Amino acid sequence: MSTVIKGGTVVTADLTYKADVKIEGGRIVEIGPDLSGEEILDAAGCYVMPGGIDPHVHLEMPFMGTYSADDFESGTRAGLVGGTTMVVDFCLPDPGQSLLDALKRWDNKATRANADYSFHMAITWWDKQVFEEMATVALEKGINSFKHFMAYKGALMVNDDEMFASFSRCAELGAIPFVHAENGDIVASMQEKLMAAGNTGPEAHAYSRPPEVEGEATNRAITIADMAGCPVYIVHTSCEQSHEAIRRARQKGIRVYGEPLIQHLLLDESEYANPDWDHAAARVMSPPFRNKQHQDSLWAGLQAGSLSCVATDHCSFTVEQKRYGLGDFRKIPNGTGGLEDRLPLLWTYGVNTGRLTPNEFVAVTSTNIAKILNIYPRKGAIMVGADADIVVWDPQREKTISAKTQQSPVEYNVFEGKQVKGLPRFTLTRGYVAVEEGAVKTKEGHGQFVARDPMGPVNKALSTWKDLVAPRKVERTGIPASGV
Ligand code: DUC
Ligand code: ZN
Ligand code: ZN
Ligand code: ZN
Repeated sequence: MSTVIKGGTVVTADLTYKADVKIEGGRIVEIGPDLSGEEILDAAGCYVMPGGIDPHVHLEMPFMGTYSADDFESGTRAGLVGGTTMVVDFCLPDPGQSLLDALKRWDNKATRANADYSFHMAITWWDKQVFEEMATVALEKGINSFKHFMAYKGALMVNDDEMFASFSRCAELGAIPFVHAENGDIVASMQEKLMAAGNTGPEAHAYSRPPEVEGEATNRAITIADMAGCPVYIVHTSCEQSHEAIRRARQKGIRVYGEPLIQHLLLDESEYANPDWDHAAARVMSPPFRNKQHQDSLWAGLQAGSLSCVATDHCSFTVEQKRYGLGDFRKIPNGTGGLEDRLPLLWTYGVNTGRLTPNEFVAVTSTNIAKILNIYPRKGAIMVGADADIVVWDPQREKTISAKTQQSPVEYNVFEGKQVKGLPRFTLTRGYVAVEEGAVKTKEGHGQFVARDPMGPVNKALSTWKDLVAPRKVERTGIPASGV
C-alpha cells in the first residue's frame, strides 16, 4: 500500500519547501509535487517534519526500590501522541551483572513498544568482563553509546578511574559515552547534613544538588573524555555552570554535546516551595529544577548551538511511589514525565515565541541526535530512503495539558494547565498512521529495535595528551648508585 502526505510544507533541519511525501513499505519513496497514492493524508496548513527522537527515557526502570510507572507500551504511545516516533532507553545492569544478561531483560520489556527504540548501555560497575562485553555490545548488538552515572553513590555511581577506563574503551570501539554529571560524593554528604538538620522535605532534594555539583562533574567528564580521546554527551544539562563547561570545550574543538530537558527549560525551583508535599515531591528529579537565570542560559544555548538536543529523561512515578520518601527526601523516587508534551511545549515556548526557527526545532528534537547516534538519515530526516517516521504538525491545533487526558498512567502532570499551540495532526511510525486528528491507533509491538553502528574516527575528540606522553623513555647517563 502507498500513502501520500499531501499539500504540506516539508521542514527539515536545513530546508523548508512545499512538497508531497510518498511512503511505501515503511519508507519514504518519493518527494515532490502532485504525488498520488492509495491512502491520502491531508497536510494542508501543516508542516511535515521528521518525528521526534527522545534520546533519554526510562521506561519500566528498576530504580530506588521500585519501577518507573510508564512501560514501553504506554511510554511510546505517549510519545506518538506528541509527535515522538523513537525513544532511546537506558539498559541498566545490576552491579556484577553481565551486560548481555541485562540486555536480554531490556529486549523483553521492549517487545510491547508502539514505536521504534534503541538502548544506551549503562556501565554501573567495572572489571575485565565489562571491558570485554563492551565490544560485543558495540560491535554485535548495535549499541554505540554507554551511560555513566557520576551520582547515586552506592548504587549506580562510577568513579573517575572506572570512567577513564570505560571512556578509553569507547574510544577504541567508536562509541560515545553519555554522562549523568553530578558530583555524587558531595551530593551524598550534603544530603546527610540536611537530614541531620531536620530538613527532610522535597525542597531539601534541590538544596542537596546545587548547580556547582553539576558544573564540577561536567568539567570533569569532559576532561576525562578528552584524555581518553572520545566525544562525550552530557545528559540533562540544567544549569549555566554545566553549559559553560560545554561551551568552553566546544570552542576548543572538543566534541561535547549538551542536552537540556524540556522540564528544565520551562519549570523552576519555586515548585519545591509549594506547601503541598505531593506537588513538590512530584517534581523531584535529578538534577532539580533551577532558577530563571539558568533557564535563560539553556535557551541561549539552544539558540547559539552550544546545546544540541532537547530530551525529557521521562521517568514517571505515581503519587504513591513518590510517598516512599515521606519523612526522608532521599527516598523520593527521582523522576518526572514529559514524553507526550516535549514537542508541543518546545514549539509553543520555542518556535511561537521566536526563540527557535522551525528548522532549529527539528534539529534539536530529532536530527542532531540521529547524527550523534549514527542513525542519520535513516532517522531524523525527510529524505528518499529514510524511515517514514513523520509528524504532520498543525501549528494551529491547541490544547491545555492535563493529567486527565494524558496517555501516562500517573495521576498528575508537571506541566498541568499549560496551554500549547502546535500539535500533531498525524504521527506516522514507519508509515503506519498511529495518531490521526487526536485519535490514538497505536499498535502494540509495532516498534522495532534500531541497531546503531560504531562511529568512524571522524567523531573522535581532539586530545593530544596521548601523543605527548606516548612511551618516550629518556636514556639517562647520570644514575645515582644509591638513594642516600
Ligand atoms: N534522574 C532522574 O530524575 N530520574 C532518573 C534518573 C536520573 O538521573
Ligand atoms: Zn540522570
Ligand atoms: Zn499541586
Ligand atoms: Zn535519566
